Amino acid sequence: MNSESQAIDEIALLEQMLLVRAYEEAIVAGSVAGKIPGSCTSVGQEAAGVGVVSALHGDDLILTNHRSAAHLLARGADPGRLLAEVMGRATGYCKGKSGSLHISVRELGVMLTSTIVGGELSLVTGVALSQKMLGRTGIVTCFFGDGAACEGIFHESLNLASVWELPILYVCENNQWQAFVHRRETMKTEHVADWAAPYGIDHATVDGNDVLAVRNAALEAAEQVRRSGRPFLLESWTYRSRGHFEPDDQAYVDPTEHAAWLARDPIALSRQRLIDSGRLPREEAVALERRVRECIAAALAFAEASPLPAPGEMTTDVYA
Ligand SMILES: Cc1ncc(C[n+]2csc(CCOP(=O)(O)OP(=O)(O)O)c2C)c(N)n1
Repeated sequence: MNSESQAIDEIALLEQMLLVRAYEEAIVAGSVAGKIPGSCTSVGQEAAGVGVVSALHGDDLILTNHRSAAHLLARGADPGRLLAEVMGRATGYCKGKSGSLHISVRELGVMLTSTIVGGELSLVTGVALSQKMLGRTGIVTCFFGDGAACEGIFHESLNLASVWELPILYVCENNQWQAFVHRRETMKTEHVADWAAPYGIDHATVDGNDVLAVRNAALEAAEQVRRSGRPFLLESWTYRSRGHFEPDDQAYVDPTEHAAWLARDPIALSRQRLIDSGRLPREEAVALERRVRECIAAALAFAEASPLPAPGEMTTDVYA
């Protein structure tokens, strides 16, 4: 493992998870108030996203999906420019043209965000092939859900990546839900990771609500991809605490299952572990949470004060 991705302590990871949660909560509150369009939040999945991104190198690339806030923020995206994008403002990362579902930030290596479920699984083979043909060192991480794994493209992507020996770290955030359908209704096996072996791809499943476990699993997996030049599939076992899209009353959710996962909230788990071990005094935890809230309040103020794109922008950036 290399020092670039090793020297991060759990307090920094907790801070990133808090930032993701506060960012998502700002979107939820804004959408209730009618000021921000609804979004697919990653509340409950912060550890799964933050843990993996913390294990990547600066030249690694990321492709993600509609639930991308943790990936973008952990990669260092500015929350003000992200919120501006969600609010359709000209200062957003994509000049306000992507909304929350399509944001990509090329300068941070977040190449594509697909809202065609499974779309990123097809695109990642092309991105990884170009990395390989151009002799670039960065590996390519592809985030997708358990629903995407049930699409045919998942199997084509894994097969091709294995046959062509592409440096892809596949990361399935198995949050138990596929929009309004539970994964039990669409899968006969428990784990998506089990579907990698027939393609000759090594795999692991990790507790996706434990940020340290995710980070350690991702460090190992990424290192294996780097060393072998071959794909690896890491599955984070986690839960989507809020609805599929805001607003969503979650009437279809089993309250017992929901409560069991809420009791394992990734932020509460990490915070408690840090406090119990004496690494984070309680008052510092409170100060950390306050700083994060202030950061998001400033980001929101920036986004709200930002102009809408000029009407002439309608016809620019239409073709790649
Ligand atoms: C090809 C396609 N089918 C259906 C949809 C509608 N849709 C958007 S997100 C989603 C659920 C995807 O589930 P999963 O891949 O597990 O990701 P999650 O939302 O749980 O993060 C669906 C069905 C879509 N966007 N694209």
